Amino acid sequence: MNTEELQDLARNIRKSIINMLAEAGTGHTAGSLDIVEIMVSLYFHALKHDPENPDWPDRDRLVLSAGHINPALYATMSEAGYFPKEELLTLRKINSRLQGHPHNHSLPGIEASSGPLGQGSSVAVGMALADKMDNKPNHTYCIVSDGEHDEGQIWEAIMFAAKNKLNNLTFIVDRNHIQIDGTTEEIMPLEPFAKKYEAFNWHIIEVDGHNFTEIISALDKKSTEKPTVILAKTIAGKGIPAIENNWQWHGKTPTKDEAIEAIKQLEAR
Ligand SMILES: Cc1ncc(C[n+]2csc(CCOP(=O)(O)OP(=O)(O)O)c2C)c(N)n1
Ligand SMILES: [Mg+2]
Repeated sequence: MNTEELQDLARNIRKSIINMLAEAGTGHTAGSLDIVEIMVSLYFHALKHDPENPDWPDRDRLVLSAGHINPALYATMSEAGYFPKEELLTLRKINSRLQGHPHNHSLPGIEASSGPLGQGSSVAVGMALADKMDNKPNHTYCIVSDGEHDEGQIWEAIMFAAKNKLNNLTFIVDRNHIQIDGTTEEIMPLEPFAKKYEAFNWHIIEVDGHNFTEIISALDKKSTEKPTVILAKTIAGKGIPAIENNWQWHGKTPTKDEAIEAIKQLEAR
């Protein structure tokens, strides 16, 4: 796929996210919108996967540790062919396969249930370690948010992954500078963020999280010696000016009218 095709896909996914969240009336808008280019780069470039056979033993895995931004995961999975797009509008409804946070017993292709911040990082480390012990060539990717690094569990996972030289593991950090009730630097400063990962003996790549060329080249340049972290600088709420860079959109959804306006803006871009 060329960059223009990837960008079209990203625009469609953002439209789906807005429609899903407006229909549900509950959910997380800012982070879902800013992780789209990363989701697209994973599902349409990096991941070895088969939507027809989600349990394929030789697949790569994606754990969305920041489980609250899963509208982006669902919308991308439906574009990739895991389930029909109409199902997206069942987000957060009773008996829907698309629960508010990823639930791996509900929807084929969801590798791990997540939502309690931090836990997915440990699950991903366990998957990578298991593959290594079995001498399997698979790669495990894990999307973690910046606010999630307030959890001590993440640092335990990071330390353990380095100790075990998990070169089959990549973390992608959604560095959008916001969390539930403020900016990350107000609530719990993370800088110097890259240096922290470096001190924990990871390979670090920093990218613009909305630039397909940079993301894809980072995904292609993972370390063969140690775990890799891609620190992706993102703009919370990317694509909708009224939502961008505002922590108050962490867990707020657009009204039906705001959604119509947002879709118009996405189509005009
Ligand atoms: C263990 C745990 N504590 C608290 C929460 C509630 N919570 C959900 S998302 C979130 C903010 C996390 O920051 P971040 O993921 O960076 O937010 P975003 O960038 O998506 O706005 C919090 C506190 C949770 N899901 N799990
Ligand atoms: Mg954040």
